[in-house]
Amino acid sequence: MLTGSETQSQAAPAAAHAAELSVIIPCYNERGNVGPMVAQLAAALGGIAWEAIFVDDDSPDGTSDVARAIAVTDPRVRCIRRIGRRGLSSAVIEGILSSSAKYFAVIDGDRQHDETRLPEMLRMLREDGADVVVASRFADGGDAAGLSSAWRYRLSTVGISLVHKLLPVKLTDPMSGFFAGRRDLFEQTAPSLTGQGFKILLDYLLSTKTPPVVREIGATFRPRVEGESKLSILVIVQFGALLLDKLFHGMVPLRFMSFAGVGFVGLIIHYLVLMLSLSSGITFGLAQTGATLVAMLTNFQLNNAITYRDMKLKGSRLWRGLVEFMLVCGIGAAANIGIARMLYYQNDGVIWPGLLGAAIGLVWNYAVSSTLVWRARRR
Ligand SMILES: Nc1nc2c(ncn2[C@@H]2O[C@H](COP(=O)(O)OP(=O)(O)O)[C@@H](O)[C@H]2O)c(=O)[nH]1
Ligand SMILES: [Mg+2]
Repeated sequence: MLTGSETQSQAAPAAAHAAELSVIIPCYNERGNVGPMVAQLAAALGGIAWEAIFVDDDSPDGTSDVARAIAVTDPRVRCIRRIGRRGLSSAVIEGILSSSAKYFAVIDGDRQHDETRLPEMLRMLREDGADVVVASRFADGGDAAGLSSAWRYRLSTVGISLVHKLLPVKLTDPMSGFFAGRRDLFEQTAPSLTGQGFKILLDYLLSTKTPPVVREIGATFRPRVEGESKLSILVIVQFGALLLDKLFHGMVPLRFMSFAGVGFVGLIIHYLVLMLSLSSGITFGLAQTGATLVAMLTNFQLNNAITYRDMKLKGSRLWRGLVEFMLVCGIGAAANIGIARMLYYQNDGVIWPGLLGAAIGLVWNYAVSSTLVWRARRR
């Protein structure tokens, strides 16, 4: 318990630095952008009490070092360095949850978003009763020129039309990565967020208990001048997964869906390799062993790249993980066959024992892989 005088003496210096706006900046390999970003924010946010929180996923280029070096002399700047994890959405969530200002803004760390729109976004939160303000590339005054190619533009528009079927509010740019909001509302919603993938705004808007008051503001999307885009084909997979998760109200874990999807791909690969080997005259036993090994290897790689992307195994841990994965799946396969055989001899059908055996194998593989092979921290 603090006494009255203790609380007072602690409150005074804190109030002197209290920020009204926390600017959350997710970054990965953005070393060259950090300094200019701080300078641009300082220029744009004159007269506003702000702070900048860089959330870096332990970038190999040393983004954190640069941010921390600036923080040494500029108390408005902070840096969160996350180790063993990747993900734009989860980085943003942690950044916002680490702040205590009344309002937050999320802006890319590559200077593609127009930070000069921030004062107006803050004003709309303060004075217009908005809960969320979205900087839109497609609203009046907006521009998507910085989308690097035609397929990126296409992807964005197809994604938006899909999203409109789910969203409680109509927005021209629900996929925007540049938005601002009230921290208290975000804090309330945080436990329901999926936290996977690139689309944190969408995740947020699909997770609030009651539809928030959302306003849009036009903003230009500049081309990148420094660093590289991290967008890959995986982003589309993650986008689909986010929508599925929200459709099922989070009841089926996303990882499980992904693991099962990879398992299905493995089955197809197994079948193809088996057929190919048999047609080239290899004995069944050898063909089956080869097909099993190939399927396990591809499943392991796919799971490492997609299902457990945020805790990807690399280097020596990759090899150790592979051996563990093969052992786990070996036991899963034995359980699968054992149960299916037992049921097969008790009943007449083939389909149900087969499916049940496979389902039990899948759940076993998933549960044990998640706890043994891919753990958040493996040191
Ligand atoms: N912390 C963190 N930031 C990320 C990650 N992936 C992308 N970012 C940052 O998120 C912002 C948007 O990413 P970017 O690759 O520019 O996406 P694009 O503009 O759609 O091509 C940039 O500031 C990236 O550095 C990640 O896994 N973790
Ligand atoms: Mg970018």
